[in-house]
Amino acid sequence: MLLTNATLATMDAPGPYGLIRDGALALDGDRIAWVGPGDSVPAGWRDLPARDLGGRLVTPGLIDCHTHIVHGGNRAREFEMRLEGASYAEIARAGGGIASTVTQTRAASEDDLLATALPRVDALIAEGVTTLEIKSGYGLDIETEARMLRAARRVADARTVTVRTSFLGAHAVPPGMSADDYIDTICLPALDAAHASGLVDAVDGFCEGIAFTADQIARVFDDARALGLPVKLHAEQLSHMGGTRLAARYGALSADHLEYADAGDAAALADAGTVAVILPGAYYTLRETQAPPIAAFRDHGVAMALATDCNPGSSPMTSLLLAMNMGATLFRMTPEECLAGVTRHAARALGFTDRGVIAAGARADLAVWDAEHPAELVYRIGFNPLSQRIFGGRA
Ligand code: DI6
Ligand code: FE
Repeated sequence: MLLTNATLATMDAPGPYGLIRDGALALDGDRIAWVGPGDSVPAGWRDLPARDLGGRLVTPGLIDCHTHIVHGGNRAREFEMRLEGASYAEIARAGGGIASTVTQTRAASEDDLLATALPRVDALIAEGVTTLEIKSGYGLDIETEARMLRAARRVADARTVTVRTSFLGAHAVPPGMSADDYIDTICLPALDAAHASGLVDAVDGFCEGIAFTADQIARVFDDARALGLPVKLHAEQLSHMGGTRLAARYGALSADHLEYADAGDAAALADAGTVAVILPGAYYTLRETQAPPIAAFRDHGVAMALATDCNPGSSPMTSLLLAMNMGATLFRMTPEECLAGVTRHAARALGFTDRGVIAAGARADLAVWDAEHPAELVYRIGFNPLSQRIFGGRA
């Protein structure tokens, strides 16, 4: 199939957004075969059945590289409590927060977990998302962590979307247990079991005062390394705990949140080639005032991704378009950085080398927009200009 008369934000060619005006695109099966100006389509592709896109904008299919979209229940009551003055950390220490979602997730069947996740997944898909990361971390026992991951895998059977799973056993310490005991007796065995069942693509953790220290996370990362699994980490979200440098030391795919990261952390990420995943939905929801050091990331050449962090506590958000708008308005990321954050750099944060750009050889995951310029995707609030989504070459 040949797509013609398109404005291509390739995120790959030279210049802002890798923009090609009056562009064309040849698809061969689930791959992009050729991309370039419409007047130079090579002979071999010129005779393909053509579709005129009427000048519409085409971007790579969007990638949400950090979600907790599979979970039981919701925390609307805690939202009310925060409005009445309680802080996120206070609610967590009082047995609410992540622990309350753990209770609701343990009570949910695998079918329930899938059924409640799908409407949220559909909201992302409606905005052109073609690849999605989903974490465990609300089970905190061997059986429920695996059940969450099985439900996550089933999302990819139920919908035309690629799913990457992350094992997040080191998300919170279950009540009545020490963090060290939890890691030794539950988290590591749960990781080994989930991996043995083929459920784990990467290993994540929450390095935070209300969760695990860098030394405790290191033990989880050592197990991941022994299993040959890549790592990523929730780091410096609410305080500076040294998680970013730990992640860099382990060559992590990404370090995520990073509100309290400093210039030294930025240098460490740059050296390691670790992506900084920026999560403005959590910053917004928790009314944080410390913004991540975007300028330092930019100066050090750290690749920045943007994601929803879709979760029932700190970021009940199912819009990657809104995440882009927040990245720009709250953190002063440029619209080009925002779009790279949900395409090219989001792919890297998941270890993909075959997507996130419009280039020959890449997967034919595309989003077609009723827009003339890519900045329109970032600047509007609550408006979805998606015209069409192409997943693996299929509309
Ligand atoms: N950081 C977050 O923002 C989420 N998890 C994490 O480690 C919050 C999860 C929740 O509140 O349920
Ligand atoms: Fe998260």
